[in-house]
Amino acid sequence: MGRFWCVLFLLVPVLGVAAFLAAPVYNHWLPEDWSANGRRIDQLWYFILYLTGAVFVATEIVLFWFMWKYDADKNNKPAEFTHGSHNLEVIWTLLPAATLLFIAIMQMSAWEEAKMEKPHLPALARVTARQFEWRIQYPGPDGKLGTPDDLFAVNDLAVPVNEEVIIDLESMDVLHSFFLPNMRVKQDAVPGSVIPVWFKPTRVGEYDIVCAELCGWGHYKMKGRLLVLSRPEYEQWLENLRIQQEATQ
Ligand SMILES: [Cu+2]
Repeated sequence: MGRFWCVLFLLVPVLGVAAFLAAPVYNHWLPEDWSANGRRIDQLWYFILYLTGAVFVATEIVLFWFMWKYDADKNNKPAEFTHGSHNLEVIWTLLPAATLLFIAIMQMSAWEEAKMEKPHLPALARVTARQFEWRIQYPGPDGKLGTPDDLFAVNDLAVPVNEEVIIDLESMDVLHSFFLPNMRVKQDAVPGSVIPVWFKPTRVGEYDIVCAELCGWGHYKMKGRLLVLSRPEYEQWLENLRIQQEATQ
């Protein structure tokens, strides 16, 4: 194969690691986390990244070393055939199995917090995904969803800062995925079911709502805005929506 190609091959892990190191400098890294339990999710993500990264680099180096050492141009002895090693096979089966089991157990509490321990609160809004927009429905002055005084918006979801928010997620047509990168929330919207999603935003601002499931030709433009507002601003926003809606009725 030639040692030139061995060195070229070694560039895979070297450039791979370099890309990871350079990405945050060029702002191509995780979106900023502005949610109360995003840290837990990021920690898990980093743990898995470092673990798989270390295994990747180690296997690439071993591969390079074998290519270098057993280069056909430098070895003129005929190849020797072996029937493998039972011990080695047991080790490389048990090690990944134990690692996967460890990750499965370690992530349980983060999963529980994000997906199982639903706060005892009424839903702030209902978000209905459809090709290719997010329909938002807020309870009106009666505080109840699904009554005639409900307020409607498209693609703009306003929520109060520093408060636990529950969204009832639905879909009108196909599978969509409600993705709030800055809240570390991603949940499939499944036709026929109402799925509660909760998060607690910690900073006022305007963030992305993205569809993370290829849902048709217009999937790319299925983008909304998450408006995190202070409590009074949020109430004003709802009030404006109500006035607007009444004017057009
Ligand atoms: Cu979609």
